[in-house]
Amino acid sequence: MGFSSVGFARLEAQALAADAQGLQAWLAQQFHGDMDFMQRHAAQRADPALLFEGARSAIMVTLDYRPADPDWQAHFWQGLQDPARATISSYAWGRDYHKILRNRLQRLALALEQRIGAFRHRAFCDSAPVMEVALAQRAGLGWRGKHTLLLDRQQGSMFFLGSLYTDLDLPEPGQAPSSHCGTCTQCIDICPTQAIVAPYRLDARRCISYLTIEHRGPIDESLRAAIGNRLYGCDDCQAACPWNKFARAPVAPSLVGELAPRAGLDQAVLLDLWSWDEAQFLARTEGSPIRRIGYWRWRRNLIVVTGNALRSPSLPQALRSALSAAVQAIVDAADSDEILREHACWALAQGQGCDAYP
Ligand code: B12
Ligand code: SF4
Ligand code: SF4
Repeated sequence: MGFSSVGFARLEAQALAADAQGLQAWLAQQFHGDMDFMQRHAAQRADPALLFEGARSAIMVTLDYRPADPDWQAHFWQGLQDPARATISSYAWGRDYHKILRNRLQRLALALEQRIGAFRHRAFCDSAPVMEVALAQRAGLGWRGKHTLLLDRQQGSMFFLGSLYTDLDLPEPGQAPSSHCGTCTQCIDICPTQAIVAPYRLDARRCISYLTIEHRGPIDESLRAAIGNRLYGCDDCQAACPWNKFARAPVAPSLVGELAPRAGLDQAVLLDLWSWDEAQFLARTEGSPIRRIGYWRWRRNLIVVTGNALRSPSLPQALRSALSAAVQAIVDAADSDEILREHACWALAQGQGCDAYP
């Protein structure tokens, strides 16, 4: 099916009790921001039987998505320095991974049924109330890095997780892999917004991935500059992690095609993206996870990235004029949304020194 690793985890509330406590502590600190779904479905995360009656074991899988470019880390850091670019997290360059994982997990379930007979199952990837990292850790697929993601010595962390809940009794490995983070703190140190407030503690409200993908309102002004040219998602804590030297690109030919960059998203040019109207946004992000954020958030992010480009002294003059004009059009349009207009005023002020912004 193109998965990179597989393991089994028992689906017992008791086995997940420590993680459920961690989740409650995280929610109590309001680290989830406006991701209400994290609060609403916390009970189902903690007790798999509330999501899937008769749950016994999960088949946990990983699927690699590192870019094919062998020098991807160097090119990643270079891309972040270029104000003419807009960077998009590499997991989102190709087809929506939710669909890829769920389809393949369903096919896996059917293949298993042909061998062992019918069993009850349900496939999940990301969008259901499942504690995927905790379950994958129990299944022996890696340890939790200080950036909170699952990490493995042969695979780094640039893989998706998927789970197949079943009513089967499958053997869980006795001991989860031990941590190999040691005294390293590179993910914490590199984070542009200091979102990793302590090892294994992520304040999502500061995380650029949250701000550009999940967050629905205005982006806090104090965090805008640190977003740099990150238009959608953020890969910094993973790119900085030494174990991601071993991250792997997908090898199954069908996956290579499905995850291959679409619509030039791996090399996006900021000015080009300004020419996308809503219909073009929808057409070019069809089948991509980016589509879910909708055109409003896409524009909000584009304005923030443009403001940061305008602050850069290395931005060529012709490009500066063209980008300023694009943002000015949002300020001038009679029917502009108030939040977008405020972001646009902020962006213009970045080119003129911040005093110009009220
Ligand atoms: C919500 C969510 C987010 C949020 C919050 C992330 C987070 N760390 O919680 C945001 C939008 C920020 C996000 C970002 C990203 N995500 Co995300 N996300 C999820 C989701 C849906 C739930 C994660 C979750 O349960 N968070 C709740 C908190 C409590 O969990 P936690 O941080 O892991 O914390 C645990 C402990 O550290 C401890 N703890 C944490 N805080 C505290 C505080 C106290 C006081 C205590 C005592 C304990 C404690 O308790 C928790 C339970 O053990 C999962 C999919 C899923 N269904 O599981 C994907 C998932 C984790 N994300 C994924 C990815 C790829 C990303 C990004 C890399 C995407 C990107 N490039 O932009 C970034 C990485 C940012 C980062 N460093 O985490 C992958 C990770 C794959 C892997 N290798 O592990 C997942 C598994 C999706 C998937 N199916 O592949 N994500
Ligand atoms: S994804 Fe980016 S902003 Fe979020 S924790 Fe990692 S480095 Fe920080
Ligand atoms: S950067 Fe260092 S501390 Fe962070 S997850 Fe990787 S090994 Fe662990």
